[in-house]
Amino acid sequence: ASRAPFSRLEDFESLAEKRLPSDVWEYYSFPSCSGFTLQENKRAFQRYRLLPRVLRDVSGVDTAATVLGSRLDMPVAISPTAHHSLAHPDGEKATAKGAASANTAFVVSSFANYSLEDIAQSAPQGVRWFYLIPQNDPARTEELLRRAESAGYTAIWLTVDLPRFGFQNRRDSRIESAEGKRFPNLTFDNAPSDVRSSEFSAYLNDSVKQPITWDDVVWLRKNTQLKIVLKGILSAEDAKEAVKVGVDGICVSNHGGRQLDGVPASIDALPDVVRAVAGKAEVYVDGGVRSGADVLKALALGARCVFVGRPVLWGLACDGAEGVHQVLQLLKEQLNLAMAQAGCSRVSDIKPSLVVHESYYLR
Ligand code: FMN
Repeated sequence: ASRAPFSRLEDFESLAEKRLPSDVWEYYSFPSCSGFTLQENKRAFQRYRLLPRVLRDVSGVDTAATVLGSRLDMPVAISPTAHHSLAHPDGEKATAKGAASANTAFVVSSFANYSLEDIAQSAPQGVRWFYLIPQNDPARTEELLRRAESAGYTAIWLTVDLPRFGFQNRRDSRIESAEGKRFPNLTFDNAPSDVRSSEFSAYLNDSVKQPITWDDVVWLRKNTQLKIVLKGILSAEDAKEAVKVGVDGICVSNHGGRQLDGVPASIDALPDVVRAVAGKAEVYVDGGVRSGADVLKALALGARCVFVGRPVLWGLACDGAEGVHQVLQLLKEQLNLAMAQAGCSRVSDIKPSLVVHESYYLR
C-alpha cells in the first residue's frame, strides 16, 4: 500500500474543492438549512478529551475489528453517499476498490451511479453492504434484495432519517454535472432518463415508499437472511424499538447535517443509544469524523465502528480508487498512532474511561 501524500483529511478536502466543478462541490459539502448540525458534528468531537494510559506495552498495535461478522483492518468504514460518478468517472467502482484495498467495508447507496453487480465485480474480495430504498411495489423491493444477495452484499442498510425525498434546502437534483448519470439500484425500466428533470423527481415520488415505517423493517426482517442496519437513529427510544424488531446494527447519524437541522451532533447522541441497546445490537456512528483521535473518541464512547462520508468523496475526487485508499490508510495510521499514545494495543482495550467530556474540566 502506498503512503498517503497528505497528513490531514482536510488536505484532501482542499484539493477536492479545487478539482471539482462548483455545483458538485456544493452538492457534496452543503448542509441543510443553517448548517448548525453540520458544524456541531465537528465541534462536538472537540468537546471530548482523551485521558491516555501510560507505561503499557504498545509495541504491537492492532486496529483490526469485526463488524457485522466481517473482519476489517480497522473499525472505520464508508457511509453510503450518493452520486460517486460526479467525483470520478469510475464512481462507486473506484470507491469499492479503494475500500477493498484498505480491507474495510463500503455501504453502497441506492443513489449509486453503477449497478450493485458492477460494483461487486470491481472489487470481488471487498466487504459490501447495500443501503436499500424500499419501493411501493414489494415485488420490486424483493428484486433489489435478491440482486444484493446474489452479488455478495452481506447487509442491508435502511436510512431512517429520510421520511420524505426531494428538496432539502440544498443544491440537490439540479446539479448540472449530473447529466447522463443513472441510479441503476433505485429505478426500473420506466424511469425518465434525465435525473435532473422534474419528471424524474415525480417518478421517484411515485415509485419509492414514503415514508417508511417500523412495518417496513419488520417486512425486511421476514424477507431476507442478510443482516439489517438502521441508519439515522438519534434517540434511545428508537434504538430500543430497533432492538425489539431484531436489527443487527444501528448507526447513530444525522445524515452529515443534511436532514433535520438542529438535531444534536451524532457523537453526543451516541452514549444514550449505546446504553439503551445494552449489547443487543452493534452500534455505529457517523458525522464529522476527521481524524484517528476522533475515531478513538467514538470507540471509547461505545461505537463498534465509525463511518465516514465526505472524506471518501474527497479522496475519490483527488485520485479515484487510489485517493479513497489514501484517505482510509491515513485514518488507519492516525488511529494506530492515537491508540499507541493512549495505551491501547487492541480495539478491545479502548474503554469508556479513555474519554472525558470537557464539562468535567470546566466545573
Ligand atoms: N446517507 C444515506 O443514508 N444515503 C445517501 O444516499 C446519502 N447520500 C449522501 C450524499 C452526500 C453528498 C453526503 C455528503 C452524504 C450523504 N449521506 C447519505 C449521509 C452519509 O451517509 C453520512 O451520514 C454522512 O456523510 C456522514 O457525515 P460526514 O460526511 O461528516 O462523514
